[in-house]
Amino acid sequence: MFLVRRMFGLYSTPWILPDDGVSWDQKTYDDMLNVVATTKAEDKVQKLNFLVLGPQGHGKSSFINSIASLSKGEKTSICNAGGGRSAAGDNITTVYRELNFPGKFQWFRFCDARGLTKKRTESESLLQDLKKVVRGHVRSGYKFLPEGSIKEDNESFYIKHPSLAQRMHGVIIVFDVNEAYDIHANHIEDLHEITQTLNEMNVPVSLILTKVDDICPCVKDNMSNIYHSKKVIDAAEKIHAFLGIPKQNIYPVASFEDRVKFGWKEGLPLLRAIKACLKTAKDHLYNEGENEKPNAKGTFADVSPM
Ligand SMILES: Nc1nc2c(ncn2[C@@H]2O[C@H](COP(=O)(O)OP(=O)(O)O)[C@@H](O)[C@H]2O)c(=O)[nH]1
Ligand SMILES: [Mg+2]
Repeated sequence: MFLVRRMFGLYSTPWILPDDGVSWDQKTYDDMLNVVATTKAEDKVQKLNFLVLGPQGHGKSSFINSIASLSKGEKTSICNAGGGRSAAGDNITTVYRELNFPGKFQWFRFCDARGLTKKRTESESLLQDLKKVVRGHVRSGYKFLPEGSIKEDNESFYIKHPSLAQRMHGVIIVFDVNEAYDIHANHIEDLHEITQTLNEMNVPVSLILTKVDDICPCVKDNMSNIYHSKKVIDAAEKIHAFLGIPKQNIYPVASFEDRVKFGWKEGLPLLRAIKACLKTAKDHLYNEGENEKPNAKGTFADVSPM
């Protein structure tokens, strides 16, 4: 058995040991679905906000749609996916959007942003914008422009004094496993800058390693091999080495799309990932806002400048 596994590029022990063990059954799925649906941010904010970011075409929209599908109990789409493979370059997310889920997941939302590109000239204003999004300064509907970051006098989309509820409580970096072995220098630079800023701001960061079905046939054939796959483990190690993100904060998934069917087996890695993101965001929020006094409107002024 051991040799057979090695031959197929699988390690006998998994590299992630989730708190529920690594049981693969429908009951684990149902229990976890319930945990994700009922995790709340106590009384500080109504919903937990997660900014989903990463390079263009790495699977951000597909990941968001997969979480929406788990919430609704059937394959669902709440944002356009497929931009990465579109020859015309259409469908690429350029507008910042807050996305609430249909169905069970009512206590958190995702915020979809323009993807990082390989062009240094386009990174600068986007990175500035993303930091402002994390601090809660940007209203849903804002269109990212390569020419420059959002200005404070933009009355339609700039929020001068964001409340704790308008900030991001966690950041999810979505990264394509196929690109993990040879990460583009510009992505390394951009993601370093982002993770460094988030560390300074004390906002938790998780990384979703997408398309693992693409890279490992054993995972494609049987999702329960996901934490045993040598290729996936190697990719996580590379990500850790290049971007400094701890391995325990890296979650491999395959999103539901044409080649990945919607089912509990396929849903478990996605649920494990989002459950962990919710937990770290909730823990982060526990200490957040304690040192700030609400202003006259009951909102929290942004104390530190960008
Ligand atoms: N096989 C596979 N394809 C995926 C997965 N996630 C995304 N894709 C495909 O990758 C392409 C880009 O995905 P998209 O979500 O639009 O990327 P975005 O630009 O980061 O939002 C699309 O053609 C998706 O169908 C995955 O987990 N497995
Ligand atoms: Mg997208």
